[in-house]
Amino acid sequence: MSEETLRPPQAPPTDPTLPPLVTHALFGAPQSGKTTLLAALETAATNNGRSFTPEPGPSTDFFTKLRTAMAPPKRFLPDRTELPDTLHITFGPRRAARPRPVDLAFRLRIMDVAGRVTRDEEAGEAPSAEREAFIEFLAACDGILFLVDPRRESEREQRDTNRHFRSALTRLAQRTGLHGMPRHVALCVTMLDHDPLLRRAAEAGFVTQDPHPPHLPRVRDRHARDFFEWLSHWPEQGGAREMHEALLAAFGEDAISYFVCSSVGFRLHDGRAVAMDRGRENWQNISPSGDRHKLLGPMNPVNVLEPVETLVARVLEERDHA
Ligand SMILES: Nc1nc2c(ncn2[C@@H]2O[C@H](COP(=O)(O)OP(=O)(O)OP(=O)(O)O)[C@@H](O)[C@H]2O)c(=O)[nH]1
Ligand SMILES: [Mg+2]
Repeated sequence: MSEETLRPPQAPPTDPTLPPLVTHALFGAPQSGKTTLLAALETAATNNGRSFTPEPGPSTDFFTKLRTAMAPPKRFLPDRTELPDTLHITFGPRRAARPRPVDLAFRLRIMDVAGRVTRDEEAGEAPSAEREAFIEFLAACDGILFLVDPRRESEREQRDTNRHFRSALTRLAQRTGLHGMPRHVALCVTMLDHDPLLRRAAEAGFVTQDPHPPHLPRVRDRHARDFFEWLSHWPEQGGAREMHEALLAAFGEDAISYFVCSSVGFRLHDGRAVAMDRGRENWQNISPSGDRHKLLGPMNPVNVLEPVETLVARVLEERDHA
């Protein structure tokens, strides 16, 4: 882990000419899609009319590397967290006729560590320095994006989402003690495009296709909490349910916003997602390639920028009232 990672987030700078700085952390079990979500952020920003400018140096190198890996002909998705763990990005204002506070420019400092870092220790095992550094970062950050991958809970041998949260949450509560836990949390169900999940969600009436091109399928934010409740009551999703209860107890109901996301999104034909009643080969945007995944076309992220923006808006509103 780099030295940069070990430094706690700095207080927001007072220079009024710079957009406000907000610090987020990504928190999720191994392979829950954290690094791919970062990889999709640039496309998500530009699709929403925002410029996306990583800071020169390691942050620019990181995104350049991802972009190169995902470009034709190889089109590989990232398969592991690559350094640096902490990225600095400036998002330009959303081009909108009457910008709302959430549309304004902001600077984001975001940390992504591999999911194995947060796993519960075995009895008697000393806490790892990496995990302690991450807890330190969480304790001082403005917002946390928790990623839940329903695929992980569906596979019996991997059903361990909860193991990657519980003792890290306890450590965070011990660490924040007097100051209190971070007050802005996004609970993001990832992999909406995963065929069995999308099918079941559509059958239950949670999925709509955008009325405007490219007609991407999505679960609307106002239904995302109900979606999560519904999902976490599937018999095999007990870990998600326990995790939800733990998050509610740790952060409180008011702190949590819910999202259903897909970083790779859906394959387009003539600039449109096909109707969902067509076969999955028509809309699935990735295919397995050895032990990795290949993109079949450009990413079309669904709900990737929105959780980041929502947390930013909440943080800035809170600062305004401080
Ligand atoms: N179907 C689908 N697969 C995805 C999506 N995002 C990521 N994946 C796949 O999920 C796997 C894990 O993605 P990563 O982004 O590396 O997950 P991570 O949470 O960073 O993993 P660690 O760094 O090991 O903790 C990869 O095989 C990706 O190709 C998505 O939106 N849809
Ligand atoms: Mg990763």
